[in-house]
Amino acid sequence: MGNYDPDPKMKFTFGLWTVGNPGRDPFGEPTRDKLPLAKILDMLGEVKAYGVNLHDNDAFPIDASEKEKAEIMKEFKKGMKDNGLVCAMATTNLFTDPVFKDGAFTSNNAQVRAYAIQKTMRSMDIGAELGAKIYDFWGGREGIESDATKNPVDAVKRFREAINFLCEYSIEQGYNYKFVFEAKPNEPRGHMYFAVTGSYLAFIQTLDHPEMCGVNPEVAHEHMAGLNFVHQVAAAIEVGKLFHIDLNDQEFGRYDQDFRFGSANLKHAFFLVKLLEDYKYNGPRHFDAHAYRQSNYDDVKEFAKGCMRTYMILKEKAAHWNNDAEIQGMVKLINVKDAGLEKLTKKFSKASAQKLLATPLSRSQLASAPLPYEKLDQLTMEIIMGVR
Ligand code: GLT
Ligand code: MN
Ligand code: MN
Repeated sequence: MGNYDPDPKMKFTFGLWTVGNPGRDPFGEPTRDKLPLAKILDMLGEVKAYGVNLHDNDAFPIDASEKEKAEIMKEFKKGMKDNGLVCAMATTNLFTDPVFKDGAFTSNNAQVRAYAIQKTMRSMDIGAELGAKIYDFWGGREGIESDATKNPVDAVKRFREAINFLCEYSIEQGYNYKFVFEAKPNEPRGHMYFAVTGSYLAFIQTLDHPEMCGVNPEVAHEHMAGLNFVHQVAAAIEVGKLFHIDLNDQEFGRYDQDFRFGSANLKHAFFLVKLLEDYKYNGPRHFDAHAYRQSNYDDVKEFAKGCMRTYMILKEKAAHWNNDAEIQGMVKLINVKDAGLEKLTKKFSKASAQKLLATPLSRSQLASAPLPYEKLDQLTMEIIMGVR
């Protein structure tokens, strides 16, 4: 048995709202007492997390005075220091208060939109003071129940305007934030704009400062939509936009479950960890999940440790897959190389196109090449199941 203790190089983080989740759901009251800030930070220290993330109002009440804010800031910094934590990511709560009932940056009301931008600027100030380098945008209320109520083209334009404004604010204040966008298809709105990570990858290119902006894909959000999360993350990696990741788990097609990492779809979790490790993802690995409603805080600690431990175990298994001679032999076999043809199709020129058209390629011969994918997948499963 290896050592699966959390490795600081993995930058395992938890939001205050994750381990601090009191177990409320739409049908039931909280099952755990609300934990004070210092206690949450102590818990993260105890389980050996690398860092903490916050929404402004997870720690600073929406109507806190400047004096109260200063006191909380002091307590926050002390809690981080005492527990060896960094603040990796900050974000704005633009969804709980009734003012955001019909959206924040995409609201039909210009005053609500202005308030959302103002609240975000104040929250960016807080994050920067805590040392956060990443600023997350999850549009919890940016959506509709009926398209009679909002123009979806205007919604995108309004969202862009807000982000462009906030990018300039970050630059002007010298915060050097990286902005990350977190997609979700629905919940709490009936339909949310920017439903999948790919929507944001396209949107980023239309911003004034695309270089500042990337994505924060979340396992559960893409699984809710029945999508292959690994492919969404791969698309972000390939265009250099994976700045942050929200790890958790989720049964396909259900409500937003935010389960412990790896607890529902172990095979997907394996390929996700393998992808992140193979491509040397270096950003924070945030477990945006929460413990079952039945758990007490001792069990919440087990939940947090379980998220990190599962990641470390799957990391070891991914390395095992990469070093398995039989598997690698098969990988080599199925990746047929042809230096001449590859050179020809790498870059278009009139000459290369003509040469390609003149190259004889036998369809039936190509179709008959063996692809022993059943065997390859079974060997993979046996690594995951721990017998290989
Ligand atoms: C909320 C949501 C998460 C987001 C958080 C950031 S809040 O819990 O379900 O996926 O990351 O606002
Ligand atoms: Mn979620
Ligand atoms: Mn999330």
